Amino acid sequence: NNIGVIFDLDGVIVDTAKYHFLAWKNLADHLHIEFTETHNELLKGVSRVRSLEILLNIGHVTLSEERKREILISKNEDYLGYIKKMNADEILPGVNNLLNDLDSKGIKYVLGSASKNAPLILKQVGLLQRFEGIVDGNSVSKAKPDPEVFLIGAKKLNLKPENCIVFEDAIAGIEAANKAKMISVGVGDEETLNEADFNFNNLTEIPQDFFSKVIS
Ligand code: G16
Ligand code: MG
Repeated sequence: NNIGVIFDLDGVIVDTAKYHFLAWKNLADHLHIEFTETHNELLKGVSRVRSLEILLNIGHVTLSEERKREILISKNEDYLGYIKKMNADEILPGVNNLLNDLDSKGIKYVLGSASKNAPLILKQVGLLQRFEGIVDGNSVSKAKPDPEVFLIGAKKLNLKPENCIVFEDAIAGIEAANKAKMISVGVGDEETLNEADFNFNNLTEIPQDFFSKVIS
């Protein structure tokens, strides 16, 4: 097949944002920083290190590099506590049907996530073996909105960027896909993701003929 798909993880395949929020909130309370669900939107799709910087900026808090390293470890341990309880029930609506449809059409797909925990999360929900490859926070040096994560994904698919379709829920991710000259599909709020080439509220809305029409 001459087209392929790259899926973001958090917000597209599973809703791990709620666990990131709980872990960041815990940390924010500890640091006496007021941190709301609205603030949490700023952390979506952004790397762990960058997330901490944003959180500290919100609270006007400065910390030593060593303290930041310690804090990032404890945030991740807290987050992993939630991840280890995840199962297939937490796969978002439409995902299984879409993957089955791609399998039947012979269209390959890889993961393109900012998360260093991506393989563990996919394993927890039983989807790890289905992907042709995993590009995650461990394999990139530049985080979204840099296109690196998706360009490595295209290499794994053995396809030119313009033949790759990216499903993303974050503004930074849509920006990365557009910079990579891929077809960007926004999953979630259309106004927030207005830079995307196509928009859907969730993966149940993808029409059957979407993949045959999208690249001509
Ligand atoms: C996800 C989340 C981000 C998170 C990032 C890093 O990205 O959306 O909120 O900060 O991964 O996660 P970790 O701390 O597990 O390395 P994506 O790209 O899957 O949406
Ligand atoms: Mg995401």
